[in-house]
Amino acid sequence: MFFLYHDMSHYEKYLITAALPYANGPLHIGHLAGAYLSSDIYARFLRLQGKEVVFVCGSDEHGAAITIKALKEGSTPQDIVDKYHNLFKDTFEKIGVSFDIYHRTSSELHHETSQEFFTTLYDKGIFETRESEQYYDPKANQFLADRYIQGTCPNCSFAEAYGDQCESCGSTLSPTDLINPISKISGDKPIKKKTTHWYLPLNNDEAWIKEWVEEGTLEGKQLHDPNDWKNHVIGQCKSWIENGLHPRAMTRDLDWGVDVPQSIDGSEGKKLYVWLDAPIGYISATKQWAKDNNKNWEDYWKSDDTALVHFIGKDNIVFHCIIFPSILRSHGDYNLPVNVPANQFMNLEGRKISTSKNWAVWVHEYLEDLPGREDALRYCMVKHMPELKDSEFTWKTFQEANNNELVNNVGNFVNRAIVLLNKYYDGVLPEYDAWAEIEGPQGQDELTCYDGEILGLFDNIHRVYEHVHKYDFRGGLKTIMEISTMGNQLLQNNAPWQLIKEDEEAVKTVMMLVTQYVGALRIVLRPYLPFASDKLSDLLNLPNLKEDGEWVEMMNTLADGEDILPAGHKISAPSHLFTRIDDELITAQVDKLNASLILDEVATTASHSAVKETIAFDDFTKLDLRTATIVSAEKVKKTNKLLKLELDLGFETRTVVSGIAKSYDPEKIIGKKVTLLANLAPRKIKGIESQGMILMADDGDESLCFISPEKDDWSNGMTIS
Ligand code: B3M
Ligand code: ZN
Repeated sequence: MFFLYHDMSHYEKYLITAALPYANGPLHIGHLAGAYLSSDIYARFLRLQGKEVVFVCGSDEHGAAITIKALKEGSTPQDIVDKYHNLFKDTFEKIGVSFDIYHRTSSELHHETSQEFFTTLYDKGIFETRESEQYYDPKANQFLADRYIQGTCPNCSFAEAYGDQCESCGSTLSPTDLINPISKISGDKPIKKKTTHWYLPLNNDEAWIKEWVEEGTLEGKQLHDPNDWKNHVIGQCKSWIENGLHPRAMTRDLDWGVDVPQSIDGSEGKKLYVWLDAPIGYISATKQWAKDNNKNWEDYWKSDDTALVHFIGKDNIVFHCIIFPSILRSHGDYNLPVNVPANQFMNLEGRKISTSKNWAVWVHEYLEDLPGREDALRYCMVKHMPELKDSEFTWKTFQEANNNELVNNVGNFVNRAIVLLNKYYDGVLPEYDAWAEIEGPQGQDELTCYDGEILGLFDNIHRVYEHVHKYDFRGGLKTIMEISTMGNQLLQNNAPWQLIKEDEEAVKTVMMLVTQYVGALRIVLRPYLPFASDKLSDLLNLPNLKEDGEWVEMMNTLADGEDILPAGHKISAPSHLFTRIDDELITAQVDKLNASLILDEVATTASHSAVKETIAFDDFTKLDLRTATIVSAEKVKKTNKLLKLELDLGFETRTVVSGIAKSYDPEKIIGKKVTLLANLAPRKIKGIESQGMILMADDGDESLCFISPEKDDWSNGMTIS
């Protein structure tokens, strides 16, 4: 044949990084849809192109977020990071993210590597030192990171605003803005104390960073094509640069993190800023990988033939496009990234994903609740990947994507092919007449020949390649689904089950063409759905892909006019590639989410939040509050916070699900008089319809108590006004 496989990439080696997740809470689907699936697809895809790929990641184990979490849980930072590091490693493995190494920033190698960076920059005279006044807790004997200080918000008077942000009105603050600040460690009023830190003078780098981001050039050399970068990435950088780059402190007064090297004067009590050490984590991970594999790490960070690509979420853009490049270049001799294809955010069922509000689908829980369905999640995540703008995950669309696309399209196509091959030829691929005329996938009585269809398949696979090459993972997946649709059309239009009665030879031609489609799916699906690819290997009686140039091999075979699965090869017996997800499974997941919503409502009603905006009397009268008696109470199965209560309202009984199991034993509250919001719209929680909400107050110790009528002889169903 006359077409040739064309490699669009300039590089033979790739160093691919995925943002290091903070080890302070489990992974949710937003993480997957952001940095991790995109990077995994890209890494697997490049390996299939025969490229040398090192794909690195690890846990980000420093920063105030971790010490705060430890403080809150009465645990130690080390325990927290150990717990989440192990959970991350396990979760990534199970969902099929194919890191070559998953490292951690608490490792010795990382501490050494980031200290070496700091020392080099220090010795080169890059840093400026500056003295400033910061809050200090004399009792705890330490300076306070922003999150360690609380006080009253100057904008909305919320009493528990943090030093960097008020969570009530959302305004950005600095610790000195707070009225009546207190230290979260001792509870005392902090004092102001002078401290000295080392600053990276980003202002000195403004000119070259601007040119490098916007034009892709540095010192007259074209390093990348800015048209390959996403608009929102360049846009964010531009707005930072337009506002002027300012020196940024690279050290903190903390007791958890990488020490400022002892050899440096004034290092005592100082740690590296977490955003200095974290990206260096990519380098220390590469070093560890090189050690383990007998390679030289510098070949991947310092040589022109290696492309560095950072996969991140949009909140990390400035760190990867401005600050880390400045650090790398100040050090000297390191490559800058050729691209930073950041994704935007994925929302969940109409709300922002929130770890603290438990409004999330946790990946490790998904894996437990829906075993064997890794690829269904991967598929749906890519289909709705927030590549250019924010996107949305709902359980309903997840179910539809699985049932209508994976099962009905790909699964159905593959199954029909495997069943028929087994039925007609005992699973042995037949010799066929390449000149037999058969119906093409588009139908409309368009006759076609084998070679022409193979050319079409080649072109379509190349379209997938072009999409993925441009970080357009959604487009790539959509094209793969179109290939599968065409396979289905080939079967539908030629109807081998009828044709077999008239023209057995033509059936061989149809079935062999269809087989090439199945063989191609095994390879092109690989980056997206690695588990399904392995299953396809089983069905085709082929070894699992090693991700070592198989895509190129396939394209060269097709270009030579040869079959990727030749006559004489014996395939396996049929079995299903994907299975349907029924409504019950989806309802259970939606209930699980709604349960966290009601718990959150209870929690926020209980805490000292700011007084809400004024309402009219009419608004108040809309609430129908009634006295009621608890007549039965039991724990809701598989939850540890929910109780199912039956309430007597005098004129009727109500079922209410309430998040109070941590405060009350079910046996001890029978007969208790409570207040019920009786006209709240019913809501399903864990499959139980909750018909109202019991009013609760926080007793000050994170536990809840009922708001009860003062007299016990009050009858049920009385109105409260
Ligand atoms: N840990 C922030 C995040 O998880 C941060 C990324 C570090 S990448 C070097 O979003
Ligand atoms: Zn506020």
